[in-house]
Amino acid sequence: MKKIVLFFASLSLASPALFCQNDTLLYMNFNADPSPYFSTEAYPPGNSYDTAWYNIDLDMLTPEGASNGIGPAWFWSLAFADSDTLEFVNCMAARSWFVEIGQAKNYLITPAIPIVDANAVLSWRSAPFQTPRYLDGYKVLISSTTNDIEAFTDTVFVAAEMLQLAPASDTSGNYAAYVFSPGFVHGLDGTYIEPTSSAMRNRGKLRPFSHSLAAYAGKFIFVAFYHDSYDDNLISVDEILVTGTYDPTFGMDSAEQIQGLSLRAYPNPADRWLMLELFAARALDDVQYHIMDASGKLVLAGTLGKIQGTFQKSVDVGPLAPGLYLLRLTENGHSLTQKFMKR
Ligand SMILES: [Ca+2]
Ligand SMILES: [Ca+2]
Repeated sequence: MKKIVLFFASLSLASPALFCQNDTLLYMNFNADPSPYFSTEAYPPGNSYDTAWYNIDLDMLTPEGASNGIGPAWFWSLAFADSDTLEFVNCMAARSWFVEIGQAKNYLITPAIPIVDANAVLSWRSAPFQTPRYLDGYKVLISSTTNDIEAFTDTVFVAAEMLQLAPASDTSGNYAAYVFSPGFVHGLDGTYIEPTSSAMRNRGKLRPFSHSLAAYAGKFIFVAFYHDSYDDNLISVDEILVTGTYDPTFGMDSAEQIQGLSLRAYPNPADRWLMLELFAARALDDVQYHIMDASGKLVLAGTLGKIQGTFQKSVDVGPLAPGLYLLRLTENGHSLTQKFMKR
């Protein structure tokens, strides 16, 4: 529960006014230890409204430098460039240089983000540890269904990786002497780099990128930063931000009801445990619950699964701030809502 509370502590809404077009829907700068935000599950559960971040190592390879704090998935790191260490402090980094040569498969996945209309924009920064020699690449992927790995079918940005070294005789750092995969080549235009003692190894500075999320208007989305380089070095991402219209009623449809389901939520007010007592007159598939605060922000979510007949589930609402909340059950696009008080 701690991770969810911390996540929402970081989600700052610019103004209490409704339907603002430039609200912060998600922001993470990784300056404080981000581990409390990450789910401890090894794999995302395929939820549609998950509030946790996920950090997944699918390559299972042993990174070089593991004894120096380099993790197998994305790991918390100082920014690579000296000037970025001052401005952006910490970031998330990932390794593609392994004890045995191979391809990195590291996924950094955001919580669900509500995209109300065409105003939403995703922005982030990224930097390679070095460029052009052993330049790391990555992809930005979007899912508009669940946070399952297979659901990230949209590729909205590709950063190139180095595919082939320059001839050994060329130590000038001449980008034309290297072969890169398709995509944006960090450092090629001579900006967002910090020189080192080697002209082949410019240090990457965190460079800003953005992408319109207009195509996802009306949906909840997840964003994945997929580090997929083959045998390079390190990549970093930072300052992950989604701005757009905030609508506390988004995703709620009180007019629709789940046929044949009755719900009692008690005690009300609740101190620590909120008991959900359900009776389903027919077999229900994949019932999920979501709890929103008075402004409509999603603060808790979970799965009740298949339900028939009587069913009870206790939900730990202890970490929630005192106030009025909305409990919503959903099944196949239908919903059932009820208010309760946390004291
Ligand atoms: Ca890995
Ligand atoms: Ca940072």
